[in-house]
Amino acid sequence: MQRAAGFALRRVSHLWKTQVSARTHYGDLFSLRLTELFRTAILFAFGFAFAGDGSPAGRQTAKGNHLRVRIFYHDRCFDGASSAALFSRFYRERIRNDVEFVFSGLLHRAGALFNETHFDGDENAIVDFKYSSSPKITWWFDHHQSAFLSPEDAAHFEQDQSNRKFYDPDFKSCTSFIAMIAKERFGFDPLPVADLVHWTDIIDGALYPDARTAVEMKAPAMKLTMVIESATDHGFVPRLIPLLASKPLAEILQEPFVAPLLPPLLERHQRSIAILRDRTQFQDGTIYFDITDHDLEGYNKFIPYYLHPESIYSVGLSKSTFRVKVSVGSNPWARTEPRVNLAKICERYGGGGHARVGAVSFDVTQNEAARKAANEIVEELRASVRTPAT
Ligand SMILES: [Mn+2]
Repeated sequence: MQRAAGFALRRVSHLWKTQVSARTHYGDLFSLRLTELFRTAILFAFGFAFAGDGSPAGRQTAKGNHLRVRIFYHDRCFDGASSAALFSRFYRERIRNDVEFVFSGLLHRAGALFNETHFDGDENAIVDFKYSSSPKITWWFDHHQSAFLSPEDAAHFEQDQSNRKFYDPDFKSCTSFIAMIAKERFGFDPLPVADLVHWTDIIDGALYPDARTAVEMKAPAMKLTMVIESATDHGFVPRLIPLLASKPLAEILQEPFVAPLLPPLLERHQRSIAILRDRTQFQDGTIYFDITDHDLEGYNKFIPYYLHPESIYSVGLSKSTFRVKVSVGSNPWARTEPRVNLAKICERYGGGGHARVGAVSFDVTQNEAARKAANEIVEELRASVRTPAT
């Protein structure tokens, strides 16, 4: 089963790479023709589908003929919120203008990830989150290595002909992936959102020069990340999303509904550094810590590497109201290149992520199961450091 999933994944990413590399290999002229062709075909398809009363599903909303587009995004994540922002801007500029967007956050949790009754838009998009084979999902963008819940989902994606579902695990952020597809295939101008794209790549790809920069959090994008990751009010991120694609990040921080959140969070950040300094156990290149007795989910994930610069991996156990989370990461500044694929380890426990960072979510009542998984993963990583595979 695991092997089948891995195989399907490789095929999917291979297929996608073939399409992308056609652009790079055949030069600009070919690329322009390809793009134009795609755009014409897609705009034609949309024009056709939306002709008449202007609502493809034949539904009228409160705003008359306005189309309702529900966008599901990876919640408590800067890249997730930015992906929703960029997708909505692209949609409005290149697909259809008279739309009403509704933003819904999705979180990894134990059990079913999707409630299909929530797919109630005239169009439903998922960005920076797992694939759903529901026919109600009309757009999908993701860059996580663990993007498919099952081999069946991967096969479903492979057969998709809509040209509205896109996957590439090589992209640093889903936001930069959406920007590229929107530009190349739909003629979107990414210039006004260039700063957002730049920062999502840095933040999601952990492209900081060192752990100190990652922990000091000076840049507005990093402060916004902290606010998004620790937001408890469900209305907060949906309110923030439209600003992300339309205002400079430093100005968003000044917004009256954002500014007051910062000082207590920065204070909590300093406190979390002290707690982690106390709790981290470092051995065989691997850090382990358990902070389930503190309300610290959303702590800056680079603190462990800041405290132990010589580390390669970290495994942390944290708790929120609805889940116990095992976070598995690798030190972006490690002197020895991490060799273990962390997404694969997390998939074995029902989680997922990227090769360099992953997580497993357990139900909040499953404390012991989570601790057992964390300990096993720590042992596996420490063993891999003691005896590197040749
Ligand atoms: Mn992402």
